Amino acid sequence: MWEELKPLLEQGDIKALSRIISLVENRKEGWNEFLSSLNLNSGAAIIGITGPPGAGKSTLTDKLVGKFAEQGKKTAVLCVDPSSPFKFGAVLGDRIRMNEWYDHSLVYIRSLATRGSLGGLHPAIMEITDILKAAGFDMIIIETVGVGQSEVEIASLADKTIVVLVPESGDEVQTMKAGLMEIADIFVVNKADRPGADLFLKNIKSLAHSRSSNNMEIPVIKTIASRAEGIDELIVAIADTLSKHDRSQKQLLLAEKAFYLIREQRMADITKEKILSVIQNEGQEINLYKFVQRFLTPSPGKTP
Ligand SMILES: Nc1nc2c(ncn2[C@@H]2O[C@H](COP(=O)(O)OP(=O)(O)O)[C@@H](O)[C@H]2O)c(=O)[nH]1
Ligand SMILES: [Mg+2]
Repeated sequence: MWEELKPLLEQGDIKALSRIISLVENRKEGWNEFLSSLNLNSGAAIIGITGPPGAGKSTLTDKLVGKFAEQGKKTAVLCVDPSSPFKFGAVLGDRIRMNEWYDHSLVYIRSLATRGSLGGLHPAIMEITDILKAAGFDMIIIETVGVGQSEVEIASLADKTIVVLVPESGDEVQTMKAGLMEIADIFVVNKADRPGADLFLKNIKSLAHSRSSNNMEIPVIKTIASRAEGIDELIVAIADTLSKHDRSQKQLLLAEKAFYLIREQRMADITKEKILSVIQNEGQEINLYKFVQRFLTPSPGKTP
């Protein structure tokens, strides 16, 4: 099965792509070997887009997809939104346009339900991103709501992260989780048509400047996503920040991703329920430290 799917994936076959994603999501036997066999050095860029609910992330994504497609770039969108798994088409016009992309050979869109931890990303999102790379996508956009853990996770997954804010979030920004502010490679101030936009923009600019280093100024882009204003500037900023993505940043990201995978696989056969049932079966006094040792010994032939 995997052997038949691989060449189809590499040819960009959308059906094979969707099938593979589902198989890997469900940890179908052989998934790990399959991923190991893929060429993942395609040079695809992973762009995270995060920010408060309703900030215009999907609208912005829709416009970016349009521009990238115009440039002939194969673009995939992964939408992780716990509040509403598919927010594309919050506006009717956008819905129509997003639907056009569905059939567009250059564009692939998939919405992922969050499972597990609240606000966390989809557990297989890293693997899905790599499958998209193998399928030859040039741009991979991941939209997540910036609440809870997800913004921290997106920063360790995406090459570059865009944080979308709106003038309405003025007061929030003061108290906003440091997380959201710290991960931005680009700030977008969307809904620039709203009252207070200029003052808000000024505040974000000074905040971005205070976070910038002398050789890396964090850009702040003003947009009205619903009218496609500021999108060209954003495209330029994205290209610019990607071009500055250096070797050491790539290594940091890789280490981060490896850490997640190693932790997942080392912990694969351990759950709290399982530990509890072992404790219940023992039915006597247990020395915690001695007990834990049993779970730390790698099972033979599994871990190096
Ligand atoms: N006034 C105004 N509304 C916008 C703008 N961008 C998006 N919206 C609207 O804001 C709402 C939320 O947008 P959406 O893209 O779904 O936000 P998301 O939750 O961040 O993905 C929708 O009704 C959009 O049409 C903008 O620049 N100005
Ligand atoms: Mg959305």
